[in-house]
Amino acid sequence: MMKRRGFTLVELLVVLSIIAVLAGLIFPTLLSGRRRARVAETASLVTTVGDAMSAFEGHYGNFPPSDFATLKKLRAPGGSGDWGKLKSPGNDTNEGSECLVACLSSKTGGMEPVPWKEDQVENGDKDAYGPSGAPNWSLGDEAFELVDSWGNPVVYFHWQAYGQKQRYTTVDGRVIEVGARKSEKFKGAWVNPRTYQIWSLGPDGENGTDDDIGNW
Ligand SMILES: [Ca+2]
Ligand SMILES: [Ca+2]
Repeated sequence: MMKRRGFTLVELLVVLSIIAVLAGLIFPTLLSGRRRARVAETASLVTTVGDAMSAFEGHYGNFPPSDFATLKKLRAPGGSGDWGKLKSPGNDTNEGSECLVACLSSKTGGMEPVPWKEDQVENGDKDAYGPSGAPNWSLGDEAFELVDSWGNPVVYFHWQAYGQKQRYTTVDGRVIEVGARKSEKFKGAWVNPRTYQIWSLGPDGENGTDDDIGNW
């Protein structure tokens, strides 16, 4: 009768090291695939917003403001979509992004609200109430901000607010201060000097690094 022979220690070690090598080859590929997918998703979100911005600008003659005080003063030609009754939410973070979502989520004039996917808007900084009094407001009692595929708020600045600073609450609870970008090519000039800047902090979750994904 044949006696069943178990694996020797050396055989086991060989098998284990082969598995380790394969895992080492496969995991980075999986991770970088996932990272690429998230970058593409976020870039596409920035593009979607860009299209909606053009519609908004067509109706109001201006892009969405990036602070609630200015938004409150926004009037539409013909009165279809005035913001005078707006009650600004606010805990002083994520405000540019919240204004952007408020503007693009309202049905005013010929504009349709952007049909956000559930994971594209969050109230990560936990505002107690939403921008009530916004024209045809549809998103309920929360001040949602736009978020990227890593769950971080997407930053937004209207060009008239480029000199200001905004504070944002990141997905891991940090509060960071951000400012609009200056051009590297033209000294002293802003990027997108007469429109707006919108950007995601990118895969590293840090502002102002090379992986930021913006409309530039
Ligand atoms: Ca919020
Ligand atoms: Ca970054």
